[in-house]
Amino acid sequence: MKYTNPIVKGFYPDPSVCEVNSKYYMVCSSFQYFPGVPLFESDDLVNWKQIGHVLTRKTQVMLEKINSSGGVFAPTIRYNDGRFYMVTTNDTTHQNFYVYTDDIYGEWSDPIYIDQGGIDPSLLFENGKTYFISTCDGGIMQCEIDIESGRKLTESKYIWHGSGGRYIESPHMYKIGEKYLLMAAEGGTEYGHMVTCAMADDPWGKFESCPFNPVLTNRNKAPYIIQGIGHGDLAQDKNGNWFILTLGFRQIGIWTPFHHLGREVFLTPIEFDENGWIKAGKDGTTGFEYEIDGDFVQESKTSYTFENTDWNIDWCFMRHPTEENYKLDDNKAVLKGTEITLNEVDSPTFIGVRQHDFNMMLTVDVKMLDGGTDAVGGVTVYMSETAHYDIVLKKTENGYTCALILNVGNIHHVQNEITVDTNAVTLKIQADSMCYNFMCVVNGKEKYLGNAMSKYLSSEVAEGFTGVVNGLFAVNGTAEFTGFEMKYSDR
Ligand code: 6LW
Repeated sequence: MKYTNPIVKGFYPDPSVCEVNSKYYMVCSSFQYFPGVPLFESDDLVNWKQIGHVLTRKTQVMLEKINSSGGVFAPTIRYNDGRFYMVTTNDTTHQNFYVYTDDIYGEWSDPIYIDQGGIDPSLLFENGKTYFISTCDGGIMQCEIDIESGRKLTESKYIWHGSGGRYIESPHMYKIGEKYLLMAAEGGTEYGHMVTCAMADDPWGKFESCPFNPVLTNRNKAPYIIQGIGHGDLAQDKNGNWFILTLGFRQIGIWTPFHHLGREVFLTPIEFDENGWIKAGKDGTTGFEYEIDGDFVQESKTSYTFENTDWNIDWCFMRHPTEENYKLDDNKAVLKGTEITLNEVDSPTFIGVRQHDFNMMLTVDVKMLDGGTDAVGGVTVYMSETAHYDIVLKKTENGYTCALILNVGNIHHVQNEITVDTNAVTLKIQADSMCYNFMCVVNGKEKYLGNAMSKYLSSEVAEGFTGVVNGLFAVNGTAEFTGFEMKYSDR
């Protein structure tokens, strides 16, 4: 059957996958958002259904006032002896830790910390031993740990320094046949990103680099939309075919190297050559479309509403939420805003859902229930506290206004503000790859508020590792949201 990339769209970076009893499980990074580490399940490696999150309790992860793109970095998921493990870094506290569960649909344990630094931790269970691997200061470092306690059983030692690219990251080791295959990312998570590998007879090495590294990269593929392919994990489908799941991103146009939807999940078929080295895709790159074995149909969801999404699965808070400020029902969200705004490195009253595609129409009815003269309820196209476009219903001294506020870097600009004679309006955002258009509907009449370029929210401009999350929010008053729909037209 045929499938198209990305297989999971929107801000779901750093995928890691494991297989258990013919099901596949995948985790992704979540940074400052809570709950942390989205968790997905699949039967075929192409269709992924989010089944929850790994870090669901505040005590599992410190997110207090952490920067955007701080917090939870690149997780790895592994399974051993009846137990799932998810290992990750809190980059803000510089701690590597793992949690575990025996029930993938249930709660995960409290964190167990490991006394080895670096980022992108990974585990290898082999011969009754557990190897803990991370990247530190330009190399891949390893120690053996006691998986019950996290205690180190050996010194940490460098096992490979990569093929010479900058930012060696994302190490994963596999025992394939008699050999240990060590895979990594190099080049940084931007346009130079690539997958490289090395092989050894023993988990401690000596690792010999693949003679034709990188084994996968889109860095020279131009003009081309899919860029940044790297940070991969291997999986084998039910027919015995091998694949690599990587992150990658879609730039907004062929000649416009900006991306704002975040790093997404791509699936690329691979083969092993006679020496055990990876041959990825058709030519060492990741393409849009592949024909593979298997009896599946690639599904795509075109409409996200309050009714067909789950607050605990599809939506996320910014850092740790104050629960009493959220009343989330099947068809309604009532958000009680505090004085904390979206410009702060804090937890404003906000609940968001990732933007999955470029061409989108978002509609929501908002009603101000209470609040002082500066109370607002609205929708934000949010990349970070210094990069977000907000469309709001605002309470003023004399009544209400609808406003479009653009926040880019240090610029906080009210693009347009119109007086409205009601406390209930519909807010609309229409997007394509280049531009967001903002509208409000007042007493049945649509008014155009303005537009803004998507590239100012992109990682290239705004920096950071996240992607756009569309959030409902309230500040200094209470707003009720109904009739939410986020509809995609290019699926
Ligand atoms: C992650 C690193 C990377 O830790 O980006 O793609 C960092 N590469 O491996 C954050 O996602």
